[in-house]
Amino acid sequence: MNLEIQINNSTLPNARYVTWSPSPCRIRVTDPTGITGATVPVRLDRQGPATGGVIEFANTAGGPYSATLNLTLAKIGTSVNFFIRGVFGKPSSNDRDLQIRARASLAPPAFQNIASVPLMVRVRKNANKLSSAERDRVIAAFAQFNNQGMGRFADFRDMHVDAADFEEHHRAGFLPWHRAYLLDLERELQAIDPSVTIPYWRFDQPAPKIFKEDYLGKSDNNGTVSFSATNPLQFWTTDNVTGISRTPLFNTNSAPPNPMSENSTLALGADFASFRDMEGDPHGLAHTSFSGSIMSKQTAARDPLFFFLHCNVDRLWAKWQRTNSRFDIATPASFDPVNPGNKAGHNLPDTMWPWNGITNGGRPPFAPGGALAGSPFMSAPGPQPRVQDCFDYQGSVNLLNNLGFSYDDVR
Ligand SMILES: [Cu+2]
Repeated sequence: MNLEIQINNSTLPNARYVTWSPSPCRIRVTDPTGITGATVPVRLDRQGPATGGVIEFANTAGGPYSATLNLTLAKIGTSVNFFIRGVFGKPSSNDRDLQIRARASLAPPAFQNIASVPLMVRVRKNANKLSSAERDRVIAAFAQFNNQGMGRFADFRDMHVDAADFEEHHRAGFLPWHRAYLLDLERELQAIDPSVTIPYWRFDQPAPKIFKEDYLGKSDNNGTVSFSATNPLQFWTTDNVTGISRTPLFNTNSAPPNPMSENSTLALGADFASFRDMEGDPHGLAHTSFSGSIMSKQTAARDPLFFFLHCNVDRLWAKWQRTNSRFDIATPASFDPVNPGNKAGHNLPDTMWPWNGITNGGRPPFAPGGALAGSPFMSAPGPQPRVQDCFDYQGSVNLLNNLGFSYDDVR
């Protein structure tokens, strides 16, 4: 007897990544040898070290979820659907550090092992709390994507320049645009190493590890950062300049900079129009807590720290969405009311630059990077995301909206 287990309805190894939200799965008999009746009972559970990620199972996306799932499979190979999701608070640390095990009862009541498939509970984590192995994979993926200035990272740096300021900032599309931007970059990094997610820098807490030579670099007196001999970011190059210009205006060892705290940010208001004031504080203040490239829009994306900073901005939005139940664009308070006077790119149905390739009508005269990177198993947000595609990021309104990322501390 043999079984095929599809995770995210795919047989591809690079589709074997799950978050806190339900992943659709299938199982079917591929070799019926030994099955005596028309059907066979099969039991699914999780295997792997205690330190690995943990998942739970359900028959339907809405649950109930449990540690095991009993199914009845037809000998003739009909697929049976089920769902899995990561158990909140128990993400993976390493690639495919757990397995789904399938056991079948060919001679009841005993069950015997038939098949297993490795997978990873992959979520975005606090940059200051990554294991050294997780940290090294992140910086290696960034370095490879930049490829000493010759890689595709240049497009991402060029997407975030002064000429694009009003596509990305000052209006309601600020948070949705940057969510798509992070996701695009994250998918590119995952094409290099599928175990990687963008870590977030909690700029309201001390984060001493990040600003060290073995991570994003230690700031020197000359305004640049230095790296350890083994750190691949030592070759970081943008705009034909090697190195990263960054001087913190706070003590990276003992204190955060001074932007609004997380609690105050979440308390800005339960309607989006109030919450998006966070573009100024804490977001803007986090940027200007340094001198160097990250302090101004034209140059900020030259520094990989930019993406760690914006990941926390996005996480704050995600946390606010969870707190106030603001995933559904049909809920008016989830977004600013549609205003026909809004600039294109800042209304819910608008496609966003540069992924839409539009270079006229007030858009910048260039559109680097092309379409948004695809996923091996997610259809959302599509190659030309609209503002409205960026809200239901875990598919809690509709599973088809799932963007395929979660935060370690946001349910
Ligand atoms: Cu920005």
